[in-house]
Amino acid sequence: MKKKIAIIFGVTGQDGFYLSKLLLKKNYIVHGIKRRSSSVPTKRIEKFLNQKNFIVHYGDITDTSSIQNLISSINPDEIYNLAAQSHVGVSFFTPLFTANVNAIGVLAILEAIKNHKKRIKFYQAGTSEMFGKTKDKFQSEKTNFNPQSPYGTAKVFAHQITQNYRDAYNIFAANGILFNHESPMRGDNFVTKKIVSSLTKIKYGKQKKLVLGNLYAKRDWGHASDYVEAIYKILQQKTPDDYVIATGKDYTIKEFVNKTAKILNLNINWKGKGLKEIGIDNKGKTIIIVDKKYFRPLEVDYLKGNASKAKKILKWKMKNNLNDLIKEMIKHELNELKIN
Ligand code: NAP
Ligand code: F7E
Repeated sequence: MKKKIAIIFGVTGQDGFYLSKLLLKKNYIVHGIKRRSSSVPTKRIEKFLNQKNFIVHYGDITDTSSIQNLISSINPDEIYNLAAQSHVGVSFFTPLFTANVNAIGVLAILEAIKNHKKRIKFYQAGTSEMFGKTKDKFQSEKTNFNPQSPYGTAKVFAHQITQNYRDAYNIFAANGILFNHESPMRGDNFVTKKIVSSLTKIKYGKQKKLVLGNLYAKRDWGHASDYVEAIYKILQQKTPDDYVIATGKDYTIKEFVNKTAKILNLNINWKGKGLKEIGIDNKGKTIIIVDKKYFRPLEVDYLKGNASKAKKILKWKMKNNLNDLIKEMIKHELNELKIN
């Protein structure tokens, strides 16, 4: 049987790693698109680079000509757009750049798909940040969008333009609305990775303090390997549609800290309030402090998803719970620190 061909924009990121792994296992030919960078951007996908079904090209989704050339020369069956400036906090410092990549870049891909000779299936990486400030206890495909950042706002444009091209031009274009998903491959400046990495180093005397922002925001955290299974399934349906992917459980940042500390056998006593809140270890040493530099101009206070549509239609199932995820992330940090 002829092998399917996929393009992954954003192949060098966390989800790019897990999706590449999944598609290669399913015998796809995977074309990953990387940006030019002053340092080596392919650290996460290093182990795929010598496989004959894995081909990496230079490109950038803000460069229309590069997208058009790639799509017309590769002639893929499926395109997964994972490319984004994905940090919500950073989007307040780089709002125009974020909008260019996360919104206009998506439109450029859709235009190239519209003009391509063959029907291509398209996945757009949407996010729970599009719900933003919401009154719904659980957010589903029916929940209104009310984004609270340049990141979330740009992603709403991407979501709606994807629906628009689906309806106007009969393109197989589908949106995932994914809640936070984490893994050992997570970028260093996202809160779960920062907490796991810092507390592991603190436990083994290699770091003194963990500095955090808002401890009371609530997030619904899943495992990236489970979420790319859903991404894949979304493109294998007969008709394109939009799906929420989430665990349905939420925890505060402080609860995530406590869970990680418990697995590491670190005792933390909390004292104080607001910017003066601190975490103290058994010996009375302050190991966690709060700094306002990590607070955002606007915060999304809570997110908790209802993935019943994905469970029913995609038959999507999660394999990992939050404790499994934290344990795997700690194991990875210990390997990095060469501690066994
Ligand atoms: P990530 O680790 O930050 O990866 C983002 C990828 O996009 C990287 O490969 C990055 O390349 C690439 N990229 C950025 N700008 C680009 C451009 N102009 N042209 C081409 N590539 C570009 O993010 P992730 O966690 O894997 O998330 C994947 C996607 O899902 C993102 O769109 C994100 O917004 C969305 N999402 C993520 C979550 C989550 O919790 N992880 C939840 C919902 C939605 P470099 O390596 O060169 O930076
Ligand atoms: O923040 C709080 C912060 O940056 C989570 C992206 O993948 O998921 C991610 O966006 C929460 C926020 O992820 C620190 O204020 C406290 O309330 O890990 P985060 P995020 O903003 O939820 C969504 C679904 C995406 O789509 C995004 O691409 O943690 N927080 N202290 C902190 N956050 C960070 N980064 N660093 C801190 O020190």
